[in-house]
Amino acid sequence: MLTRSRKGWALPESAATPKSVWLSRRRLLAAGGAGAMLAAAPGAGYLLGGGGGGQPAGMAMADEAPIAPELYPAPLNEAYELDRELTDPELATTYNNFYEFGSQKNISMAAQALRLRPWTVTIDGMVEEEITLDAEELIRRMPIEERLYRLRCVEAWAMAVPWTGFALKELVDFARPLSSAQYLVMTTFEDSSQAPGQRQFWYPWPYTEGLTMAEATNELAFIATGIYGEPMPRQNGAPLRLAVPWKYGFKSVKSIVRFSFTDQRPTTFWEEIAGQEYGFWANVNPEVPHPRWSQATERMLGTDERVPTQLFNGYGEQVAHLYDGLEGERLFM
Ligand SMILES: Nc1nc2c(c(=O)[nH]1)N[C@H]1C(S)=C(S)[C@@H](COP(=O)(O)O)O[C@H]1N2
Ligand SMILES: [Mo]
Repeated sequence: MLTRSRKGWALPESAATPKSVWLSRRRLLAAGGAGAMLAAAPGAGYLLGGGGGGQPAGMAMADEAPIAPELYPAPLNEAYELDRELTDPELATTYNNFYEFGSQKNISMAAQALRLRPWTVTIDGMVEEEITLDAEELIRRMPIEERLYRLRCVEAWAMAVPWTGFALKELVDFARPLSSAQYLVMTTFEDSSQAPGQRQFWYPWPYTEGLTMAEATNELAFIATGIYGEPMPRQNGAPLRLAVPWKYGFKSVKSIVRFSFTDQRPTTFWEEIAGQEYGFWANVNPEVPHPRWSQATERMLGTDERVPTQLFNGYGEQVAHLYDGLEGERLFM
């Protein structure tokens, strides 16, 4: 529900107290099925739809121990407030875009085939020293916090969720990029034996996304390792995924294995598929329609109500300045 806004996302305290998070977490755990889905305990295995018993065939890997479970729940960073209620966790974890597991929204079951151990992350390209390390080790080195963020999919649905994770700037500092680096490119795993969508050879796998260094070090750019106070479910991009809430959702690349620093602007996954519809910048703007539909309003998951979309998804105060002097670029698609 949209409460009346004062400015941008900085809104009534009712929507954004630590209590609201703990309450929703408790609701989630009390909900049984949804709790089991998010619960990371061996055997609980992210079962969907309130199903009780064993895991479906072919999902033997879903009982792996979660990544760095001791970090959850993490302290809430109260700087990031919402103007709307949190999305029902059941919906946020069962209505997904993750083409590696299929092009429909109902891939959460199929995504349980993703193996999270071992999961190595490589930081390379224009850095002082390339490094490959275990995702769990990387996450444990980072200052973990919780943030309430909105997500606006280019398809005009939206949600509001508590992510757990760390500022992308922390990873950039850890990586020690050369001053000549201009972009950070993030790449999803590639393994079609786990991700049947990757057998669809006409897609340019692996999924790749990129940010300018100014965007990557903006305070809002976040690497999410969990959601609703629990380690990240596979369907939402475990063990680590990007969250850049001022951009359309496709920029928020999931299940990252590589962070590469470069001076070349990458051609990103959706840009390569349909560059006239999905560009590099992809900043949210209600006044710039997608070639095939309006972006003026959005539907919050779990409602039939359409609410107005905001420039930069309501985060202009933090990010509008990043685009000064770039007005000639296709910033909003
Ligand atoms: N690797 C990968 N990352 C991805 C996608 C994808 O298909 N593959 N879909 C994107 C899109 S279009 C959206 S809207 C968000 C959805 O995130 P959610 O499923 O956690 O809501 O993930 C983004 N990240
Ligand atoms: Mo999306």
